[in-house]
Amino acid sequence: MGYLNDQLGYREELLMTRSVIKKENYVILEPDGLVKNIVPGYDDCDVTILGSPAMGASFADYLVTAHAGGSNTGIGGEGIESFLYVMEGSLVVKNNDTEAELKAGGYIYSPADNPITFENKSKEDAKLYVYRRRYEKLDGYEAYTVVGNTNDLPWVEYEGMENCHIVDFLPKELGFDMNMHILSFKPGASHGYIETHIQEHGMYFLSGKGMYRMDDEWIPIKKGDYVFMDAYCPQACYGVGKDEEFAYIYSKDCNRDVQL
Ligand code: UGY
Ligand code: MN
Repeated sequence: MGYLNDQLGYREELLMTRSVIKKENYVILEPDGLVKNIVPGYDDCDVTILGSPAMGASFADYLVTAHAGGSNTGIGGEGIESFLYVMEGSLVVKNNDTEAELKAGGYIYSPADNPITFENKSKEDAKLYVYRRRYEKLDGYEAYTVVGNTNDLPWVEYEGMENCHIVDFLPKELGFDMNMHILSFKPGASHGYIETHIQEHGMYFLSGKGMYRMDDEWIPIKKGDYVFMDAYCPQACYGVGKDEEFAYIYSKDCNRDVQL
């Protein structure tokens, strides 16, 4: 079943998939094959769990379509920090200290003791990327609610390459144990080197096409795909195609020492 691409019933073609599952290494989920999951708290929403500890991730992330009137009674809290990004449509979000209407590009980060609720008060579907992770405290520092929109954030040249840009969603402060970013590559742009780092990533591809190196393979990736990369997974990409930038939102743990 492909509920995201309306592919229901028998097909003319053989059953095939671009998805690749290499647990504790990397995982690619293409939209065809994703199913709806019933997740308590979500009402009138289509929810797909993307990354999860079942594939090796220390976090869970979700693709959510909140229909008109759709809502959630609480994402995060009880030690779990949460983040919500609006890809399409609009949504009213609240936590214990903030209420905001988020339009496309809008986001909220909420600390571990402070769940996010939302309601889609518009007449259109809203498409969301949601992230949850157990917060790792650091004595003397705290995380706090951050609300913003990527259209208001500075896009900076990525590591000295003028055809590749990055935006950071959260402040670079030790209170935060993770950050969200968008990386955007013009066709022909690439990473400057193949990264091999301890941090994990969950990535949702927002636009364009690219060739992505994961572990020892080069694999085509496009808008609508999801990727999980575990710690130390070798990784880098080239943006390809004619005009459209190859862009993805991704999470990265940060600011903490290794637990021994
Ligand atoms: O921040 C990062 O680690 C990022 N450059 N990784 C990636 O795009 N695969
Ligand atoms: Mn990386």
